[in-house]
Amino acid sequence: MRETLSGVLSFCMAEWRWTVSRRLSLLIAVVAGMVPAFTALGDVVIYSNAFEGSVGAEWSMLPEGGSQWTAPPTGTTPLTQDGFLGEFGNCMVTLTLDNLPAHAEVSVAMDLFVIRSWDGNYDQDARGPDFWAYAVDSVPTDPEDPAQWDSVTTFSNWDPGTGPRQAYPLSYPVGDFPARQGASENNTLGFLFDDGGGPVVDDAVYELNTGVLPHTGGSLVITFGADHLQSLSDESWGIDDVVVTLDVPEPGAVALLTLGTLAVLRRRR
Ligand SMILES: [Ca+2]
Ligand SMILES: [Ca+2]
Ligand SMILES: [Ca+2]
Repeated sequence: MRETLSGVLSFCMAEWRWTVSRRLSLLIAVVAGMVPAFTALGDVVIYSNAFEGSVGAEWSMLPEGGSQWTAPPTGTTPLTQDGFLGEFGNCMVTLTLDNLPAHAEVSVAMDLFVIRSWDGNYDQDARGPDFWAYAVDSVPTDPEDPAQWDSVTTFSNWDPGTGPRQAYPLSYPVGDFPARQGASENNTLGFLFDDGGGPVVDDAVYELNTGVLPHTGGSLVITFGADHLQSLSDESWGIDDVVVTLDVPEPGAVALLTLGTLAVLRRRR
């Protein structure tokens, strides 16, 4: 990039009489030099956490029906000894990031651990539906109001052939898929559940991603929540490997464009 810049500037110094074609060539060189910088250096990981150590104040949790936000718990998966945030039941969990650099877009990726006997879309009694949701830049005042979330879905950890179906990978109540649809791992974490026939491993991992969202504010708050779950020993959830990426204009690209444009304008006078 610096070679491109110095080459452009040297060219400007050497030529006192400009033709139209030379001006066009310079403009093309400046623009061509700018594009790779924006595409190659625009995505900046502003935050990541694998929860293998202590959790910072950026994470907070509000229990169902509670009024006091507290530090969320952490755990370790029984089989893989992988640190994660949780276990959670019916509650809201927020990630708050402040002092963000100037940016135009944000995306959030994470692993969701769906633990034990989630019942998906099942709605015949109090065992379901089992809701999980997230919201970007808002904290729902009424977590049971679907309109206050960006996405509400359900998960089922039963047998995909015979068990209750789930809304994921679409939202509830539109989504109608076999249990564990879209899971990246099944029964790998080691959480045990006993449905009467003895304890068996019962969990699933989903690699979730918000996709690229328009976002320009200096602060970002992401709320995760679940509702209508049974007790923690029956069904719970956890978060791992959170990555927040911003699309940040690359300073070098902006400087190159400005210098190149100024050089062209000056020679035109
Ligand atoms: Ca981890
Ligand atoms: Ca259950
Ligand atoms: Ca349930």
